[in-house]
Amino acid sequence: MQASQPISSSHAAADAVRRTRLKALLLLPALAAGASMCGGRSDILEGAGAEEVDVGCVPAPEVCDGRDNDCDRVVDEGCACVEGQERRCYSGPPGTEDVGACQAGVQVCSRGVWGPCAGDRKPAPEACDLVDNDCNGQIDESTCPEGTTCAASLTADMTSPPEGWSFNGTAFWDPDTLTGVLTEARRLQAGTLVYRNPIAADSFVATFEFRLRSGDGVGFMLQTSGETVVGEPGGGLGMAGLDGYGVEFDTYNNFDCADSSDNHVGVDDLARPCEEGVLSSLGQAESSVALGDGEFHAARIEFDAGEVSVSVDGELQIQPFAISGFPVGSRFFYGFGAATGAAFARQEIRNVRITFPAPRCL
Ligand SMILES: [Ca+2]
Ligand SMILES: [Ca+2]
Ligand SMILES: [Ca+2]
Ligand SMILES: [Ca+2]
Repeated sequence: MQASQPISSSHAAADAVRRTRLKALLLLPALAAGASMCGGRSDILEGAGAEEVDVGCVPAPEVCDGRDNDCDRVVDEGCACVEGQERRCYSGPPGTEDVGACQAGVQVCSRGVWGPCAGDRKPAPEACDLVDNDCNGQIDESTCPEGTTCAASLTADMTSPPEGWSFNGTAFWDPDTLTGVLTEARRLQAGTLVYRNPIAADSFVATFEFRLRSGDGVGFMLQTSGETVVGEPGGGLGMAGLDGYGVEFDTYNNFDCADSSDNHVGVDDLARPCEEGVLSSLGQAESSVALGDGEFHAARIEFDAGEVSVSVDGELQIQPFAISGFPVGSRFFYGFGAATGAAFARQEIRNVRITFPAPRCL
């Protein structure tokens, strides 16, 4: 009874063909008795002292192909991996995996060797995009020139002196009211608040709150005249005469330059004021909100490729208005202006936020 005795491993290795024939012979009675066969393999023959075997398996040298070539019921023994097996992989420098944008990929075993690592993300040059591209744990470091910051928005909430903003003329930061004061309630004041770096004007949303009374009003502006400039007082709102464009919240009727109300919103060409430096509006509308009632109001200016719309307290005041000839994408200084004339009031802003569609060097 040869088959009931252990076959030495050396035998097995040396005589696979003979061994398989013996096993096949042993199986014949079991097949006759109705033992199930599935996929060419028999179930284990209980109590017969027989081994599991492959029926019809023609032994050949084992190769890494996902099959049991040598008929010992072990697939791809001696191979680095099993066909179809998957594992995490990462080929970036040590310590960068799962840091920032860097992440592992997957590699699949094929013919006994691991395939290429697919989908892993290795360190890339750092860019201004709110992502840690080089996977050193720091986001957007050293991506912008000295004196600029990589960010998607400019802010000046006025809870502290706003960094990067210049107060000019009569303007100052007030630690008591936590506001940016553009004018005090005195005659012929003119003040501006301007961010220090010029920024491309392609698309943005500017929001801020203002508190005014009658005379003369406040404006948001994009101008190329500089960081420390102040325009004309009175109806010039501290912006007239500068090179650029503005949105005015006008609380004093100058009765010229189509200025026919003491409560209107307008879009201005700052460089082309009319007589006595009063701002001339390209388009304007009577405000549905009382701009100069001494309460804070929330302004929202949406700018897209030279088209501007203006809301106050969520109410649309200026429908999308195209500024003819606006140099889309040119760099402008972003800021605010306000002024007084014969009529005067303290005029303040706070919670300034100018948001761009993507981060940039601000
Ligand atoms: Ca194989
Ligand atoms: Ca980084
Ligand atoms: Ca980055
Ligand atoms: Ca006016």
